[in-house]
Amino acid sequence: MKNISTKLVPWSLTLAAWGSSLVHAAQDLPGGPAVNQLNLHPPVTRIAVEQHNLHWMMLIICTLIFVGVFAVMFYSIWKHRKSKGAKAANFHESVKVELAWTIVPFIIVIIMALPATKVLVAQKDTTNADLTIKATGYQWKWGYDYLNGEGEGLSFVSTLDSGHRAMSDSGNVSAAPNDYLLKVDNPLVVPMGKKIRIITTANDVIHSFMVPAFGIKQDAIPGFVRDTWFKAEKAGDYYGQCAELCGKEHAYMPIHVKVLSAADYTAWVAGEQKKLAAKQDDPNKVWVLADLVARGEKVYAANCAACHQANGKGAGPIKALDGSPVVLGATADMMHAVLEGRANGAMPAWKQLSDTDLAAVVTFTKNHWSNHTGQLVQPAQFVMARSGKFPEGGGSAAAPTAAPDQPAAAAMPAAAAAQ
Ligand code: HEC
Ligand SMILES: [Cu+2]
Repeated sequence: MKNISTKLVPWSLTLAAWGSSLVHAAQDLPGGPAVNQLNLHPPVTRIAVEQHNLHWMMLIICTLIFVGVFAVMFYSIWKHRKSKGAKAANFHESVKVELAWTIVPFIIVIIMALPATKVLVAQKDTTNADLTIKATGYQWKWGYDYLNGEGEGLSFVSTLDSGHRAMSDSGNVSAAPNDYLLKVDNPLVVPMGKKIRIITTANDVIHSFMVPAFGIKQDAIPGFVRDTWFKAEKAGDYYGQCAELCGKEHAYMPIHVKVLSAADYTAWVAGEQKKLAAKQDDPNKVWVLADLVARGEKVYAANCAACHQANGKGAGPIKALDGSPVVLGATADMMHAVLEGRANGAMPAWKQLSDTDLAAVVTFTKNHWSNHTGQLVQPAQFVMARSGKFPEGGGSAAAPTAAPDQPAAAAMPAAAAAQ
């Protein structure tokens, strides 16, 4: 059945040559769509091969039945036409005929259902995976988390190339590359010949994770977890798309899977882990004031400015940081404020920020606007503070000023120890 698909290739090539002479010279994208593609994508997994075979088997059976039934029908209409004096035969309640037209279709259905069921069951068998990756659909990108196996702990987001997006907006696609709207910043990288289990879920609306060359397509549903698997037998780049209409940018959340040899994959994982480690700050690093302030400015803009305003003046119940006694006071005061929050969470606690970010934002607020304390808080001091050891002086910031509405302050040492 495989050679039928290969025989169609010359046909599609002829069509492709004809089609591309009309528009610009877009070419086939290996692992992705082909110009004037008629057949399914060339399969690179066992399952996809089986799907091809099923597809052709069903198509051939249906064609044979179609031709057979219509041939008999048209022949009979023509042969036994009225002008020839044909008399209709009467075989009402013929047991033989009724048995035949029950049993024959039943056998055909069984012949079709048996191999289809086999493939379906194999498709659903996600056990014994070498690698488990969670694919999360977002409006409109994919997030990949390597949960299990080689590369465990890696996690990144894969977004459409911004150049392609701009090209789409401009409407001028005359220079569109072959991977137009399929190129992403961070492709999903997997090893060849390993069973990869993909767990799908979504963050907002229903998406669907589809890679035709692997023969996989699985809905990604918010609040639910579904899974599928593949074992790619050839290294290369394979492309797919979100296959569930998920909003106005649905066409802009492609899937790019890079299949590497086992050795290349190991090298890729090592490289990614190095990058990850480089991104993580060493909390024991000793910073100079200017660097910490520069970093803190970004942390402030990202986390604090929404409430306290870029000018540090706050608004209404949100107290100003510019000139605030807490900010100008002993370092411990402000460290308490950001680690524990204030006013029962009206000022949220910021313990999810890293020690370096906390040190930076505190140092920034203490040395910006009209605040010129010259005070500098090192990340290491936040490491200590999380285990309850605050710098000398100032004591608990919240307790003396806002004791009645600050029950959290009393529980402070316990809360800090729980870090
Ligand atoms: C959701 C809004 C919100 C965000 C975001 C926020 N704060 Fe606050 N912050 C408040 C409110 C409200 C208060 C006043 C609490 C009170 O009444 O004691 C406050 C008070 C403070 C105080 C004490 C000021 C004083 O004079 O009493 C400091 C210091 C502070 N915030 C720092 C920060 C830092 C640093 C960030 C960013 C990491 C931040 N805040 C983010 C709402 C916010
Ligand atoms: Cu989608």
